[in-house]
Amino acid sequence: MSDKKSIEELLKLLAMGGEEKQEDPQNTEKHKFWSTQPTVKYEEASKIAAEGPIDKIKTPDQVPNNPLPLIDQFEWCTVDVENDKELDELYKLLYDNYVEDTDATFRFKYSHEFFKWALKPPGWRKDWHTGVRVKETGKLVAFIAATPVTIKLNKSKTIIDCVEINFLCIHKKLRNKRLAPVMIKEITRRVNKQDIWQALYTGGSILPTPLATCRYQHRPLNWSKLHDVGFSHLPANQTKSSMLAHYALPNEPKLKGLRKMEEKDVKEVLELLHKYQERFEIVQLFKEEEFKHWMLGQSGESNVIKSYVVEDSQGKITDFYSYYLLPFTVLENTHHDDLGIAYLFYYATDAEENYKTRLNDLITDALITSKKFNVDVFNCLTCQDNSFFLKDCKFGSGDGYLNYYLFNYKTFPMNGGIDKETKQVIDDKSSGVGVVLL
Ligand code: MYA
Repeated sequence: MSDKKSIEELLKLLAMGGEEKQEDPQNTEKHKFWSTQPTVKYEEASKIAAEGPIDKIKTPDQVPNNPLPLIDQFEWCTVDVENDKELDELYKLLYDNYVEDTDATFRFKYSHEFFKWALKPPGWRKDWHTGVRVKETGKLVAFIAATPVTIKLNKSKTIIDCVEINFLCIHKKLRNKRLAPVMIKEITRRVNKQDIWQALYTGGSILPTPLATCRYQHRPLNWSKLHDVGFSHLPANQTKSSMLAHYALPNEPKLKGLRKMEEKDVKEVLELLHKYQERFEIVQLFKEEEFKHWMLGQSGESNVIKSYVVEDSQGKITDFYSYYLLPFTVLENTHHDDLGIAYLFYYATDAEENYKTRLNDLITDALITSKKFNVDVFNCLTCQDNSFFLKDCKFGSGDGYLNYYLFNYKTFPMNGGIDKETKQVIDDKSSGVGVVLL
């Protein structure tokens, strides 16, 4: 690799939601598709009087039984993620077409285990893994997934059984042909058929209308490797060793009683999380089975999701944290083949008086434990209560933003942890967003 990229460029790429396409939010003309969908219009967002569904109530029998037609050469399919061959096809589609940097040197290194974890939570449905194939060759050229999720809006105490939409991907050769709206309509039809009318989704693109916008934050763990692969430039007033010293961490975690979360902890940790999450405006409500899946993975030790608890001397769980691992493949680098990346997932503590210190200790231990899994950079957003630890834990703001959306539900706008004008992190202030999507 020739020139060093700035760390910001890496970090923008790490924003998994895809390339951010900022646009003039006043220009609604552009949204030929979204202006027809039950989402909040830009001009309405600041004037919402009451929260609630947007569309008239319907029943599944009012929903068409058949998908919209595709143009001749293509056909709808369901991608069977329990079939290794089909999982490989999905892998290939996303690897080549999902998110990449400008000179295509980095790719997400998905694994079968990652897909199974992300796409098969309890309640998953085969037909919610929707694809498009070329009729003649069978090649998979587009994909979109829905997974079940229950969310709670804490202010109004509303609970919504909905889906999370993710992994929307269209082959590069089929871009800008208005296939995305057709994919979205088809997943909507398949979800509506199950009597579900709301969806939660995130993305880098600005669409009508985000309920919150968070900014990506990144904490280099292996500065010299980031430097080697071409990301981290050396600031003019620093030396390599001063950068290493700046980001150095102890080898062992510091919280007494920290250990890996086990199956027996699921109920207690879930109670701790649900209580903790009352501080946010939008949160995910887990059933025990779901929580077990999301925190512990499928069976045996997961290589994708890592969860830890802090158990006090009376055997009570006082804190927990989790993060998932999704490395990058590094192409055309003589020294390194991949880059280890962790994404902060859910966490909770029962600390009150020493809340900020406790969160800092907890996340510092998250950083320390992640080094065992070869993590080179640790990411999070400005959601949850992350602004209480970002500075002290040496996270830096990236260039990527993630917008949160609800389909067919109006909510009051929520604080995404950044100042609206300056986009800087608002220190030590809870965000409204407690839900974390992959
Ligand atoms: S976010 C990850 C998105 N994926 C990527 O970034 C991967 C790389 N990019 C691609 O594969 C393509 O560029 C995609 C667009 C597929 C993104 N969310 O076909 P087009 C609108 C929503 O010509 P393409 C994730 O997975 C765009 O504004 N809409 O465009 C969550 C325009 O509409 P309008 C998007 O570039 C997905 C129209 O599509 C997005 O070829 C949540 C243009 O279509 C986007 N990320 O393909 C989906 N990007 O004119 C919504 C573009 O109106 C779910 N568009 O502005 C909604 C809930 C559904 C379920 C409801 C159940 C109740």
